[in-house]
Amino acid sequence: MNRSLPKSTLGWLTLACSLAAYSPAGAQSIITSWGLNSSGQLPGTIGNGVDAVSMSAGVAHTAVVLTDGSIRVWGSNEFGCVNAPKGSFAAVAAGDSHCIGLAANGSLVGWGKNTSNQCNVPSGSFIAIAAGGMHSAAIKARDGNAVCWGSNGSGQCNALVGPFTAITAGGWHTVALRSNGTAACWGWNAYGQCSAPGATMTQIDAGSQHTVGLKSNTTIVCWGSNFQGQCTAPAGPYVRVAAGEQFSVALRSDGRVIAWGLTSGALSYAPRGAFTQLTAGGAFIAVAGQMDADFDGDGMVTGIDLALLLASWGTPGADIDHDGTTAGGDLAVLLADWIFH
Ligand SMILES: [Ca+2]
Ligand SMILES: [Ca+2]
Repeated sequence: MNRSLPKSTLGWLTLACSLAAYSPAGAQSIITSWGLNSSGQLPGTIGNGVDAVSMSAGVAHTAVVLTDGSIRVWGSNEFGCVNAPKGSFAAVAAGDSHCIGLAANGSLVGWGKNTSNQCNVPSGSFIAIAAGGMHSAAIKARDGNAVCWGSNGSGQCNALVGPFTAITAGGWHTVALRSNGTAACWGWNAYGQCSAPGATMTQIDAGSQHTVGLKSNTTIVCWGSNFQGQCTAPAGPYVRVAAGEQFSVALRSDGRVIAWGLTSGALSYAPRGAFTQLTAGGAFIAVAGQMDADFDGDGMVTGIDLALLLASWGTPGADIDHDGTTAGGDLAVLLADWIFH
């Protein structure tokens, strides 16, 4: 008989009790990202309860509104995007190389590359914002109509008549949702990126030459360029979508982040979790929320979480991959999250 066995068992029991006490609602939120990090656009994994209320990525920068209303930007500062203004914000939108902020009082601010006046924001009160290649857009609080400014070489600033509830801007096109959930689109249509289907959508996001939408029935609709397969979505159901430059990404209701289109190997190391924000940039993805493998809720995936998983081996206690039990599949997810996030 191994005399150390009772001690070891006690240790596992302690860990198992810790796991039983784990409450997802109490887990700390994190911001994490993966993919190309050519300009430092990936903030890495930021824990300690950091959470985002708005998140948007450009070609090589990531902009986030934190829960305290402040804006943080990571990545290329070639045009000053990282130098975010101070203040209290409700949302941020990242264009190719510029940013638009929606202040808590409804006013707008723009910063970064301004060669097409894409940062020269209009005055007034607004409820939603978007930033595209070299243009920007917003929805007026007063009547729900859209206003667009910046480059208009493809008619991407010739807004249709609203009212609208949501807006997104691609490379050279702009898409807005009407209150009945259908999409209106204006701008460059060479790839059909402005030939919106009649579907009813709850969320939209435009990439460079395509637009992805989340339908009311949790499936995905996508239109525009499909040269890289960015409009060929795997099966859902999904809860959130985002469009990168030449790819798309969505958060499936089982917590998996699925990317398709021009996706490099690094884009496949998605964490598993309950994420509330999702954005895609040039060749990277960022999310905010809680990671499933963070069993002790400290905002990181570490050896403590590994121990908690092992303590639940053979039970449903740490069933990250939803197959009914804690086994090798869950261990693989945890190790990937530990290494890459
Ligand atoms: Ca942890
Ligand atoms: Ca499992």
